[in-house]
This record gives sequence, structure tokens and C-alpha cells, in this order.
Amino acid sequence: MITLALSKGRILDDSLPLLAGMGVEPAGDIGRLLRVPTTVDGLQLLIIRPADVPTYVAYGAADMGITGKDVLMEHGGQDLYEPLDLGIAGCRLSVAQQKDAPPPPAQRRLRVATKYPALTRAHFARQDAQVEIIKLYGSMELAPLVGLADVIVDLVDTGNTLKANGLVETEVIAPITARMVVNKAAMKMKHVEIRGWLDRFAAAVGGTP
Ligand code: PRT
Ligand code: MG
Repeated sequence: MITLALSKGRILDDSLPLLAGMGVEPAGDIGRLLRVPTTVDGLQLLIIRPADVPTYVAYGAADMGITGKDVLMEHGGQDLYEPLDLGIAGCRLSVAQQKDAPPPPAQRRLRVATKYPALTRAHFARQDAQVEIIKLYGSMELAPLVGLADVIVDLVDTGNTLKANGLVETEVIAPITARMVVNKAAMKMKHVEIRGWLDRFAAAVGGTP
């Protein structure tokens, strides 16, 4: 049995058509069930929060998982294989701020609001910039508007959300797509099955694993 952890939300929305193209349909209510059998023998799905996918896969509770590169960069990812870029749920990770915002007063550090403290710290450290990181769990776009932060580090797709909130993108940190991750022990123990699924996914997205 192979257990595949899927990120609920927009990555799930983009993953289900890929699976359907490979002849795999959830055999149960994915809106309600957290562990769902599929129409294919030997494959079950876990439907979990994007940020939890690396943890389930690293501990072997799932053999494989699909989550965003943003989540993997924040997690660190050293304890996982990342064999395939699925090219779905694409966006970019960027720095943004209010249009024409003055720099912070000289006596304090730049305040950066983000859901991604680790990769934000690493990004500003590469620039030798001293910043204060303010961890948020969502709606980062609000923070500069109400004086909680000078800038944000967030995902941008069309740019409409930034625009609607009077924010401008000042720097792109990284392009983001959803990735397949694999548990290291499972890659050895269930090599044939996992290789088979990686090949099918690669064919479905037109890449090579
Ligand atoms: O529920 P939980 O907090 O666990 O996760 P979530 O609500 O963040 O999940 P969801 O469904 O939003 O999926 C998140 C994953 O989808 C991310 O980890 C990315 O890998 C991927 N992804 C791709 C995106 C976007 N595009 C995206 N545009 N995740 C979020 N956004 C948000 C962004 O944060 C911003 O608020 O969409 C807004 C910007 O969109 P535009 O088009 O207005 O620029
Ligand atoms: Mg959500």
C-alpha cells in the first residue's frame, strides 16, 4: 500500500485532475474523510494541511506527498526526497510593501510580517539586513496597512491581492510550484511501487523524475 499525502486547498484542486488523468479517483468524500481510499488498489490518500505534508512524509506516516515549494523551503526539507516538480499551483514568493512607504525610523529594524519566518530570516540574512520577523498565519497583506509591519513576505500569483490592498512587489525571492516529496526509507523499501507512481506523475505533467 502506498499512502500519498495531499495538501488540501488549491494544491488539492490542481492535484485531483492529475490523478484523474492517471485513472485514480478518490473512493470516498474528500470533503469529509481525512484518509481516503482510491479506485486503484494499493493507493490511499491523506488530505491534510499543506504545512503538515513534510511532517507526515518525513516520519513515514505517508510514503509520498504533494505540497508547495514554499512549505518545503520553510520546513527545510533535508529529511525528504524531492524528486519531481509537478508544475502545478504556481506562484512566486515575494517581498511587498505599501506604495511610497517611508523607510522605518533609524532606531529600529525593518519589520517583516510573514507566514514563513525561517526562509524570510534566511533571505534577509543573505542581504546582511537586520530585520524583525513578525509571524502571522494568514492575511499578511493587512499588516503594512495597519502599521504592524513595514514589509511582508508572501505568495503572489496574479498580483491582484497586493494591488487591492495598495501594496507593490519590491523583490521576488523564489518561483514556487507544487512538488512531490518521498519518504527516504520508503524510497528504498517500496522502490518499485514508488518509482511507478513517480513515472506516472512525471508523464502526467510532461516532465522526467
Ligand atoms: O489552510 P492553510 O493555512 O494550511 O493553507 P492555505 O490556506 O495557505 O492553503 P491554500 O489552499 O491557499 O494553498 C496554499 C499553497 O498553494 C501554498 O503553499 C502555495 O504552494 C500554493 N499557492 C499557489 C498559493 C498561491 N498560489 C496564492 N496565490 N497559496 C496562496 N496564495 C495566496 C497568497 O498568499 C495571497 O494571499 O493568494 C493571494 C495572492 O494571489 P493573487 O492572485 O491575488 O496574487
Ligand atoms: Mg487555508
